[in-house]
Amino acid sequence: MIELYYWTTPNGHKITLFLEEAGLSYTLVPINIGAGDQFKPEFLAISPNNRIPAIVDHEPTEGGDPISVFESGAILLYLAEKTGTLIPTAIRDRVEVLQWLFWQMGGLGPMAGQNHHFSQYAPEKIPYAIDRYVNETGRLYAVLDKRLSDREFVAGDYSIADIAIYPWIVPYERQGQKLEAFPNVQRWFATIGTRPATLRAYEKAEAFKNQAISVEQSRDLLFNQSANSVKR
Ligand SMILES: N[C@@H](CCC(=O)N[C@@H](CS)C(=O)NCC(=O)O)C(=O)O
Repeated sequence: MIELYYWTTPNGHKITLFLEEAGLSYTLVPINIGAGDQFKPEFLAISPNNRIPAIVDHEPTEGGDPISVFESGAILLYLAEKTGTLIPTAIRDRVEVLQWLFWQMGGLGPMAGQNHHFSQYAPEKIPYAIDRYVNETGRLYAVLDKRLSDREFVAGDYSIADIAIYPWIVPYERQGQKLEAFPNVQRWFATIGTRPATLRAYEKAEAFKNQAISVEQSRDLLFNQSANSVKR
């Protein structure tokens, strides 16, 4: 059984997408990041970066003590290797998936995250910062669009690369993007959006909607972190 330490954000959705797709049994442990649950010692013990998602696998393949994993890319890779699904085995195919997984982890995720921050949450609107991240997000969408021009999914069959990318395209409007400008991304997005596992994963998130805390109430907690938040 997998315990998923989860909140209803793009990085959280990645893991419910995987678990629903692979049909693994799991339980959700809500970590309400607006309420500060990510700083609780029991969560930090498995996720020292005070970020969701994290998992604990109580039945590791090789037996023994439970294994905990933080960082969504590492979790996807761990689960794909554990189950032998959503990642190809042939080395050439596998490295294609890994490249696009890392592209999301190092590029689309952080850039779209800063885009959300400066466009939606920053207390002052800083045009330079907004333009910088909206443009960079657009550049990354164009890279993805080109990649999808001659294939259905990002790398071979539907894989952990698509799963990592999809939840970061869901909020495209908040990122200042229009999907019509990226027709291959639009087609790919619609295909993934209708997969039964995708629908189930996003349905799971609905149960937590009423626990969401407004950005105004959690602003200090989320956007005022420093070395002191880790040291205390
Ligand atoms: N690189 C990390 C990023 C995780 C991340 O940024 N998680 C956010 C939610 S999407 C979070 O937990 N934020 C809590 C905080 O900022 O304190 C991953 O992919 O797992």
